[in-house]
Amino acid sequence: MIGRKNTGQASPLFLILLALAFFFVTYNLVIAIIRYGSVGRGVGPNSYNRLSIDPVIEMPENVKKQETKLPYHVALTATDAPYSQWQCRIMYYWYKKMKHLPDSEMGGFTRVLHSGKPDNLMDEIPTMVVDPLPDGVDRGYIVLNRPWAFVQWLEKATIEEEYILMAEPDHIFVNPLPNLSNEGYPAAFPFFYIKPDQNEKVLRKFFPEEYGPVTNIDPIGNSPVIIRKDLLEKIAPTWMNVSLKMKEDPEADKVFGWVLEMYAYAVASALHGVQHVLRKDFMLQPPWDLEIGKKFIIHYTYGCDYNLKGELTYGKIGEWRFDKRSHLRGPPPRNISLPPPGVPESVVTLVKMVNEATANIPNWDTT
Ligand SMILES: *[C@@H]1O[C@H](CO)[C@@H](O)[C@H](O)[C@H]1NC(C)=O
Ligand SMILES: *[C@@H]1O[C@H](CO)[C@@H](O)[C@H](O)[C@H]1NC(C)=O
Ligand SMILES: CC(=O)N[C@H]1CO[C@H](CO)[C@@H](O)[C@@H]1O
Repeated sequence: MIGRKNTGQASPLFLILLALAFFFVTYNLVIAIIRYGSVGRGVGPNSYNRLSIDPVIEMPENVKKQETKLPYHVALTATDAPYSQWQCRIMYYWYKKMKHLPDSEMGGFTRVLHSGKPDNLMDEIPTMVVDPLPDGVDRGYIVLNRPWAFVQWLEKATIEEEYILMAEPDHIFVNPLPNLSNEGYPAAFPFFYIKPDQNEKVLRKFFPEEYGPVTNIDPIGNSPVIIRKDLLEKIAPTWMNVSLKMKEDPEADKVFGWVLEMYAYAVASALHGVQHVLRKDFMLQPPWDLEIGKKFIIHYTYGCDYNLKGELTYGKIGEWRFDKRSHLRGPPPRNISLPPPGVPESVVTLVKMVNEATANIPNWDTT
């Protein structure tokens, strides 16, 4: 203790200094906790320490502004089925609207069409045609074509941007999306149903012990992910191999079911020692997420069913509904009726955004 002369009475200056020092230490500690939320994860040969960024904490505005923009290329894997096409058209419409807004770091856009031949949207949406897997290899599980599509696209295309966003047709950009990734740490959305820690036995067939604990596998799929191109170039071929191996393994096929290809991406990236910053604000999923807030992508994979009182009737066809699966054979009509009062903002915004896109896309229901 310095500066203390007579017992029982500290000098006011000392108290002020002490208070200041205390403030500083606390401040730095809090900042450190916010920045590096925790905690080394994974000690395997290839694992980095995990950066966990609390999605609620925003970077201060002035810090953001000083950074140079690092645009990412939007890569949308798709087929030529009408069901995929109408979603792609809406997706591309909102990409064009968001691209030039101030906080956006969007660069170019490519629909990676894995049907092996051009379709009728080639003039509307920038597209590269790639091959599907050879007959029978996907065993009816069409999304197995995604990793193969990325492998081909990365080999063939000249991509100006250093970063890539892997997107899907049922994504709508609702706020301008910055480059959320951070050098060697791609950004990904954590899915609650991808649970590596609860599937250790099956995952070990594809993720050997020497790579560390299965918790090195992130609870994610390949989309949405923003990732540095060189990392994706390493991961994509492994992702393809792992997804085919998983599909051939009856146990993995059964346990992972419709999310097999998501597990395959998560495993492949972990095999390369790449770990993702998990961003809950990357997207929202109506009807479960009620508000848009500062989130970036609306993912409309779940049906939205409500009664006329505005109550969710999930699993039961609602008196009012919007469900992409009601439109498997062709596009939904223009000007879908808005939901009844009481339905959450996320669902109302989704319908309004679909309506705005379909009102402005020429020949909406004639192509
Ligand atoms: C993928 O599998 C094939 C066939 O087993 C093999 O030749 C190739 O080296 C593998 N590639 C990667 C990146 O694992
Ligand atoms: C959309 O439908 C509503 C009724 O649901 C109607 O009032 C409105 O005029 C329509 N708008 C367009 C642009 O057709
Ligand atoms: C807004 C944002 O997080 N931008 C990131 C884009 O990518 C660069 C390079 O990795 C990061 O430094 C930025 O923070």
